[in-house]
Parts: sequence; C-alpha cells; structure tokens
Amino acid sequence: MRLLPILSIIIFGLVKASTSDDGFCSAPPIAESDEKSKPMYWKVTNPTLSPLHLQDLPGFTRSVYKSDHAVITPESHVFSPLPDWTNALGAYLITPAMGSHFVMYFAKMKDISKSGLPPHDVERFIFVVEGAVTLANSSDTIKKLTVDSFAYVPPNFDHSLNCDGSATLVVFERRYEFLPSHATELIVGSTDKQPLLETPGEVFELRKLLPASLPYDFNIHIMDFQPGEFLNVKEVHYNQHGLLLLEGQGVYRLGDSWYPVQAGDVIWMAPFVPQWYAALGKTRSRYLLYKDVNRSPLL
Ligand code: UGY
Ligand code: MN
Repeated sequence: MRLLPILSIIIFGLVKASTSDDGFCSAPPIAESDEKSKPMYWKVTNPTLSPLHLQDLPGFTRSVYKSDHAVITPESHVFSPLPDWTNALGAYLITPAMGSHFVMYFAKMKDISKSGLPPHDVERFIFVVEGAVTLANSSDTIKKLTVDSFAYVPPNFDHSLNCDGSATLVVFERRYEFLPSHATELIVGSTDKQPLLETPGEVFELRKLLPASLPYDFNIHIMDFQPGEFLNVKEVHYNQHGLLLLEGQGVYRLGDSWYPVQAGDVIWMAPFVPQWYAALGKTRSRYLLYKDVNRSPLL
C-alpha cells in the first residue's frame, strides 16, 4: 500500500508545525509582571508605552476620543504649566470641552513646587500616585500625603499643596452644587484605612474615599478585581465617570467598543454610556473612579 508513507508524511508535518516557533499559534512572549517588586502604583508613572511588536510603528496610540467616552493612554499625555501653580506641570485628561461637569488632570510637582487655588466655588480632590506632598492652609501644615493618600478640599477653602521632592497627583475639580443648610468638610485619608463596603450582586471589592452623605456631590470609589473577575451589571446610568486604572490590566467595554487597558490608562464615561470591565492578566486590577452622586439630574 502507498497510503502509509503518505499518512506518515502528513502526521510528521502536523507535529512539526505545532512545535515550531513560527507556527500559526505563535505569539510574542508575555512579559512577566514586575508590579509586585515595585512601589505601589508604580505602573501609573512608568507605563508600558506600547506593545513590543508595535514599538517601531510611528503614530500608534491606543487613545480614543468619541462623543460618549474616551480612553486616554500615557503616550498621549501632554504636560504644560498648570495655571496658578508654581513649578508644576499638568496634563488635563477630562474637561467640560468633552461634555463633563468636572476636570480630571495629572499634576507633576518637583523641587520647590506649590499648587494654586481652584476657581471660586470649585471643590478639589487629590490622590497621590507617586512621591509625597504636604497639604497646608494659610497658617499651618495640615498633613503629609504619601502614595495612596488623598484629600478633599471644600470650595473656597484656602490651602496649598507643597512638594520639595517629587510627586504625581491625580486631581478632580468640580463646581460645587450647594444645598441649603449643608456643607462639606476638609477630609484627608488613605485607601487602606477605608472600610470594605457591601457590593450586592457584584464580586469586586469596593471602598469609598468620601462620605456617602448628602453634602458631597461626588464620590471617589476604589474598585479591586482579581484576574478573571468582571462587573456583573452591564451598567447604563445617568452618572458621569472619570477613571484611572491604578493597577493591573483587562478589557473595558464602552458602548459597542472593547478596549484592552492597563495601569496608567484614563477613561472618560459620559452619562448613559454602556460600561463593563473584566480583569485579566496575572495581578489584581484596581481602579479609582469619580462618580457624581446625591444631586437630582434636574438640578
Ligand atoms: O458605581 C459605578 O457606577 C461603577 N461600578 N461603574 C464602573 O465601574 N464603571
Ligand atoms: Mn458606573
């Protein structure tokens, strides 16, 4: 029979193809995550700028800007001097020009640098992702803020953030929606001191950095997902979001688009954009999320 030699040639060929380096299943090796041996949130200021196989492709970016969402990745950041700050550079990531009612920006401070005040009636939230700053009012130092610490500053509260080393902050500002007989207070804290909250129907771990009470017109959520975990609710809601992925990687669905995302990426979500996240990779995903709350959409 002539069939046997033919069969052995086919089988030999298949075995060779499945074991060869350039077979149809080959993929670039996945780099081992070094996040564990680095300081907290290290990836936010030291991101992977592009996948290895795209590093020689000029003009490549994962950033996307659409009418109801945006993904702003680190290779797109443009820093310039922050108005009224001394020796500090800022990259505005989300502003009302996109349709948001808040701004979100990175502030990079170094040497002897000092913040300016937000505009009249504007509240401010800062979160330290690298280095350290001190928060002071006109007479006193209030607190030293290191990585993972935050401060909420009520509208029209005289204060400054000072840095004599280096620091990277993520800052949110919003024109405060006053309510009769309610006022917000200065708050300083750190994520690890905030209690874990119930998340009925969901598996992620949730901490809120601000009180859930009526005076506060937004909150900042810290959400943790283990690899393989995802949002059960395919959310569509009236609230707006500004998100910074602090750790890990995964896939974010926004409207009908699915984006691979990693630590350092920022996302703008307009009201009612369908949103969903699944954590992938080998390490925890943690994101920080602005969400407007406690005010009627008719205000
Ligand atoms: O609370 C939220 O709206 C939150 N779960 N949204 C999100 O993670 N995209
Ligand atoms: Mn949401």
